[in-house]
Amino acid sequence: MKLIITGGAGFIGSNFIYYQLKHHPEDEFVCLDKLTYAGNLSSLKGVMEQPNFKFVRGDIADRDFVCSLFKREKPDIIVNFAAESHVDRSILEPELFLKTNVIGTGVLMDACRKYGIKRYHQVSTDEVYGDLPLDRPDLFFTETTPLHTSSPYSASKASADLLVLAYHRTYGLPVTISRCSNNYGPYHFPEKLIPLMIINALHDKALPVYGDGVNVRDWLYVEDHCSAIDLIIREGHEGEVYNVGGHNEKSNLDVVKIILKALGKSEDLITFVKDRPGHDRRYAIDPTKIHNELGWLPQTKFVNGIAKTIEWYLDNKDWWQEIISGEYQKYYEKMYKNRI
Ligand code: NAD
Ligand code: TDX
Repeated sequence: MKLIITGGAGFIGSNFIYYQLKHHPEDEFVCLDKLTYAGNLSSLKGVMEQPNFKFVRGDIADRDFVCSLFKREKPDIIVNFAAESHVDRSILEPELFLKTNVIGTGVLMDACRKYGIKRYHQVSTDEVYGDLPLDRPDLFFTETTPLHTSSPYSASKASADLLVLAYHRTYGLPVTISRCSNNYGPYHFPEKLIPLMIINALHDKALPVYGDGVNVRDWLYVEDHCSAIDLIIREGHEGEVYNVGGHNEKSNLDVVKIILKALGKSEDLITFVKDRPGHDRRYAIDPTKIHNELGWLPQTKFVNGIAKTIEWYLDNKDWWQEIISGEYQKYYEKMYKNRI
């Protein structure tokens, strides 16, 4: 089988490519990525020379390019990770999110219809359900929870999901969707909470916690997300949505304190800053469906996953130092200068 993996030079996509090459060495893989600020070829260093792997640079919203790629490669499965993925950036520049996340998804599916595929998989997010109240720990997102988005990012992801389901119903396109909670692990871009806090702590820099820090996220080690998508594309049922999460809710403040403790740094580095507009309070996934239908269960406990992640950032300073020494500096100043 041949898979096109879009957004494979990003955080989850690169981890997914490593997972696939390890577990399905008989398959062929094409990574299609635009290499935006979030895409990094050095994340794929370990697979670039593999004979069953190929990297192609391009934009999923470029119809002519996508069609010529499909015509040439004749893929069986598409896994669409390509997206603008950072909520804070979507608040500054929503339009780019519509172009990549919505139009790009439509272009990919049109190419699937034109050239024929066995499966189109959309990598979505729990953020499409909006948020849950902090004082109702009994509530979880299920696949039938209504879509109720808060940010331009989540609205663009929900729009894409609706488009994917419409292409299934109207054209019979064989689609699946996964909606996962917050991931963490290797190759996570430093703008996101966990890597940002690890890197700032290592530099004894202020750790900017938005608002009161009690917002809750449901953290899943990235490899567990990869194993869920792998099961869905190979054994999942067409037209279905699967929630993915491991019941690991933590407040942002707790996560930051765990990182500081692991690095032997003082909690005095914690700095409360202006809140994110529209900031979702709590995410919590009910993964019963994927467990019952496909037998999926996460393998990595948070205590082990966060230790492995911190170790990875300590062992791979070149990877993130190169990122934070470039354009990222300007982004950081713009995003945080008026907050602290
Ligand atoms: P990321 O920002 O690290 O990577 C995105 C990748 O997509 C980058 O390599 C980028 O170059 C590429 N890309 C962006 N626009 C493109 C375009 N127009 N054409 C081709 N490539 C393009 O994102 P991530 O955290 O790895 O997330 C991957 C997917 O998973 C996204 O769809 C995101 O919505 C979803 N998701 C992420 C999380 C999380 O916690 N990070 C959780 C659930 C779902
Ligand atoms: O500096 C920060 N300080 C802070 O308090 C940053 C960057 C974040 N936060 C808070 C905001 C959130 O409550 O930490 C939490 C996590 O923030 P992000 O890492 O930006 O992730 P989140 O907004 O939860 O979205 C992530 O999970 C769902 C991914 O970025 C999305 O792509 C995915 O869909």
